[in-house]
Amino acid sequence: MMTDQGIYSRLGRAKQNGQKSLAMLLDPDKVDLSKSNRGLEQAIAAEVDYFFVGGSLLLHNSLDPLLEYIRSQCRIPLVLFPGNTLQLSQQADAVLLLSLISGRNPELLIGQQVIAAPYLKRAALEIISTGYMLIDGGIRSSVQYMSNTMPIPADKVDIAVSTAMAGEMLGLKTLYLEAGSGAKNPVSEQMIAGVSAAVSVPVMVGGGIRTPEKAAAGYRAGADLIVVGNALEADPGLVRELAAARLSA
Ligand code: 1GP
Repeated sequence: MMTDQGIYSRLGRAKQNGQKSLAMLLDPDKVDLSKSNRGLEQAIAAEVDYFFVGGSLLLHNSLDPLLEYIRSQCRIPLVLFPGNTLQLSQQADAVLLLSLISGRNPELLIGQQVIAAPYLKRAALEIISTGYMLIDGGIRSSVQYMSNTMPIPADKVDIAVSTAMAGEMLGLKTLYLEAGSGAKNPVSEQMIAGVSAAVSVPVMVGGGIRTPEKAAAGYRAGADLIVVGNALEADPGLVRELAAARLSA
């Protein structure tokens, strides 16, 4: 479902107005709901724009309880960022329907989406088709292993730009440049700049962003939305500075 109130519209409006967005990525397995959660509290107080929820692999049945809990605490949109089709839930507002366009694994280009489509058709979830691009972040990432695909080399801006252009031409509504959770090297500013200059859809960037300076550099290079996970798990207080970097970019 896409309306003027929808998340995709909001992303588009923000892009038009040059407003930058921040998403906190939550791995449901890593959020302990049995005690008060400083990370979530601080993210809510700092007014992150979105909570992205998902992981490469979930070992516990932790997705719905987390979504319900956040929903009870705030009105910040909940966006599924599913590692696989088992990570879908109607408790969220939207889902990034990822197609791993940097890879050549048909299962992740279209196979999983076929499996998910009947569920998504019935679900009251906004569906945001997303060209997901894995970029080499200097470590063998979970996405690389789980997807059995090769990342785009970090210095091959031309390949990333062409991949992004193809994704947009195929009708994908957003692009996500992913260096992999815990990446040693985030996606370079040159690559972000090249991709964002070549497409008009919103560009999301994540993986290995640990400082407000890195986030600010990503925004300046053209990222519309920056996703941070690990660094906020390690230091929840960082969210205030990341939120400030978003506003000053
Ligand atoms: C991973 O892009 C996200 O899918 C966020 O990565 O956990 O390294 O911030 P980090």
